[in-house]
Amino acid sequence: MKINHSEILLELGDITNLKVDAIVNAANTGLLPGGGVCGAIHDKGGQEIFDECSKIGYCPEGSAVITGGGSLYARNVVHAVGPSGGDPDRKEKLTKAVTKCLELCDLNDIKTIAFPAISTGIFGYPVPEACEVMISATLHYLKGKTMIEKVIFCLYEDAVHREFSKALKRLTDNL
Ligand code: AR6
Repeated sequence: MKINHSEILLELGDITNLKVDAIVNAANTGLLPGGGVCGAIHDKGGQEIFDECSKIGYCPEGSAVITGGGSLYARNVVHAVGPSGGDPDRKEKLTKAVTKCLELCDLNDIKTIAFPAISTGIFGYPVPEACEVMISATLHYLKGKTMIEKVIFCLYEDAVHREFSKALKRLTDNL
């Protein structure tokens, strides 16, 4: 899917295997290694990412911070803290987290970035709404001035991949 000069792609698989400039971590506010995609990124990325995260120390919900990529293929990791599914402000916080990740790309010369389905695992955010919110925030950002060339949504589960496909089609049908 082409938006101005940028592309949106969907992939199924493990985000830690992607050769992109940056991958997004579904992080916690303390930037500590946890489970899910966060655990996989810290396991594979190694001590360097842990040390940088410890130095930063905190990221509020609905925002993101950037570190190096350690031993991952990706040069950088963008640690985004999504809301929990029970948060009444979940839409706004997820929009802000995605937007912040994309802003960090433009500030750090990142041309290709891959997102997992933030908040849809341990944080329990309903998948259909999370897809809509993440794709809408990305479309809005890519319609503005940006140097980003490619945004990949890398989904780990078939069912989540299907929901993203449906949402992407729905939201781009009349572009
Ligand atoms: N590659 C891509 N996606 C993945 C991978 C992977 N290797 N592994 C899991 N997913 P979650 P959250 C998908 O739980 O809900 C952590 O402990 C998974 O199928 O990783 O934002 C953090 O430290 C799901 O669709 O993140 C936080 O404390 C999506 O990634 C908390 O969990 C997000 O699931 C964050 O919870």
